[in-house]
This record gives sequence, structure tokens and C-alpha cells, in this order.
Amino acid sequence: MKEQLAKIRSEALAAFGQAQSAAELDSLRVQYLGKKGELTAVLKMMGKLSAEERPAMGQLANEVRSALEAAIEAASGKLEAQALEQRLKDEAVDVTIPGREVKLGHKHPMYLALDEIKDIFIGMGFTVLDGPEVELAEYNFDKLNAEEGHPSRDWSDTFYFDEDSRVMLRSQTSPMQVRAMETMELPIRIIAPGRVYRKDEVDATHSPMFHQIEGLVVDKGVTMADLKGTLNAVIKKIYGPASVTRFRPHHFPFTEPSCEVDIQCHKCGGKGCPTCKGEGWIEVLGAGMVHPKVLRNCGIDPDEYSGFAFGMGLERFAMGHFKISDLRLIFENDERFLQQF
Ligand code: 2U9
Repeated sequence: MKEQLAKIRSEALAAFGQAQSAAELDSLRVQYLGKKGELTAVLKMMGKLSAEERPAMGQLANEVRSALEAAIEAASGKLEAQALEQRLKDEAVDVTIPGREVKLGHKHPMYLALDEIKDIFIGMGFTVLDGPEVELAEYNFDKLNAEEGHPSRDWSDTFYFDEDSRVMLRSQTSPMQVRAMETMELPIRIIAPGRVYRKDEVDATHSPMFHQIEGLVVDKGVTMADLKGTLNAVIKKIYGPASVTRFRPHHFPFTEPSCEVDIQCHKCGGKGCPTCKGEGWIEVLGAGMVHPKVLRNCGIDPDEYSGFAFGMGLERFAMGHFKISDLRLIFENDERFLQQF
């Protein structure tokens, strides 16, 4: 038995010293010290010894167990230290490596342009409204005096969702003004910017989705003079105090009378040049006095109230403002383009 204990001791100590991992060490512990372990098996045989042999052998067995336990403890400490060292090595951070540049974006030129225009109107007491892009034809056309058969209602011009041409992608932001007239308290001073959709082929000046900013003022005694005064003030804020405007008669179904507003070309002073395509004038807005029928359609008595409305294409404004030559650049999201703003 003495020899057996000595053999277990020397074998176990050698094995513990060579263990490569905590798991290996644990299975060695089970092999020698576990319930069915080699040392335990020897200890179980202790009962078969004579009473004289037992104390000395018992002491020896306990010494072996203590030695084994101490060796496991030492090996485990060594393995832990090795593992820590390895982790420190693997996870070492080289603080001298240059960092990766964090690229920060910024507002899209369309939104820079929109912010500029919004600020001007907010400064004049207007409220900015947002509304649905999926609209009812009732709001997009009927209430705006564009009745059945109006060319803009055609399937070739408008994105409809249903056979009956009732639900559509709005082709103008005007339905928002209808909703405002139906729900807001008078007087009203609002602008409604947002996306609109028309079945246009993509080219340098057209896109099936673009942005409009429309505005509406409704109060008692509003006249064409208010329209001209307000729009002239806005145009001078955008294009400078020296800018010259021209109001040309036009037709829209929702306004009567209607007009288009031009600014005199700032490049040639009205003589005609490539910027104004030889015209001397650049169209910037459409506008008019809200048609009495439209007021009535929206629950407002045209004998008591009147109003003016206006509209502009935001891409067109941004292209002039930032000297963008092709509308497609605005939507392509090429960083080389976007970084210029
Ligand atoms: C209501 C009543 C009247 C909105 C108006 C325009 C004139 C106009 C175009 C400019 C270029 C749209 O982006 S564009 O294609 N718009 O010229 N819009 S008056 O009139 C309204 C709107 C709503 C209830």
C-alpha cells in the first residue's frame, strides 16, 4: 500500500504539473481524488489493514491527499496566471494606431433651402403644417375646383391606388390647405411644404417625386394687395432688397384671379442671358386669390372671408439658389455632390 501511495503521489504530481488547462486539471483531480478516484480507492482499502499498520498508513495517505490538493492549487494558480497573461497579450491595445475618421453628415441641400424659406414665413407669423402624402382625390382635386375631366386627374398624370381614382399620391400640397381651412380657426396663415408625386419622366428638370411649398392666408378683407405685398417681401428676403418682380396673369383652377411671379434676372439685369434663357425674367412662384368656390367647399363663407394662396417648387428654387444644373443630382445622394453644401 505504501508503494501504491508513493506511485499515485509521483504520477499525480507529474500529471498536475503538465495540465494545459483548467478543464484538464479538473479531470485529473477527479481521476485521483474523486469518489471513484485512485487515491480514494486506496483509502477504501485502509479497513483491511491491521490495527498496528493503520495509523501510519492513514497518516501517509492524508499526507499524499494534502500534497495532491496543494499541487492542484498550485497548478491551477499557474494556469490562471498563464491565461491572464495570454489575454493581456491578445487584447493589448496599440494606442499609437491612428483612429478611424468619424464622418459626420449634414442637412441635404433641399432641407437647407426649405429651412431658409420656412424661417422667412415663420418670421411673418405663418405656421408650418405637415400632412399625408397618400390623399383622397376629393381633397387633392374636387374641393380645389379641379372637377372630373380636369387634365391633371388623368391616369397618365397621377398615381392612383384604386380603380375608382379615389385614393392617390398627392400631386400638390394643396389638400393640406383644404384640411387647414376645414379644421383651423380663422384667420389662417400657413405654409405646407412636402413631397408631391406626378407621373413625369426623369430628366434634368423633372422627377416623379418633388417638393412643393404652398401657402395660404385667409382673413376678412384680404386682397390682391396683400398677396403682392407679402410675396414681394418674401422675395426681397430671399433674393435681396434690390430684386425686381413682375406679376403675370395666369390660370389655376383653385385661384381667381391667378398669376405667376417672376424676378428680373440678377445676372443680366433683364437683358436676357443663359441664366434666364434669354427671357430677362425667372419664374419663381405661382399665386392667386383663393377661388370663392374653394372657400365654400372648405366651409368658409366667401362673402365674409377672402384669401390668397401661392405655390413654388422647392427643387426649382434650390437649383437656382445653389446653382445646381441637373435635378437628378439632388436625388442621387452622391457624396461628392452633397459635400458641396
Ligand atoms: C387652396 C387654395 C389655393 C396654391 C397655389 C400655385 C398657385 C402654384 C405651382 C408652382 C410650381 C406648383 O410646384 S409647382 O408645380 N403652384 O403655382 N399653387 S396658387 O393654391 C391653393 C392651394 C390650396 C385650398
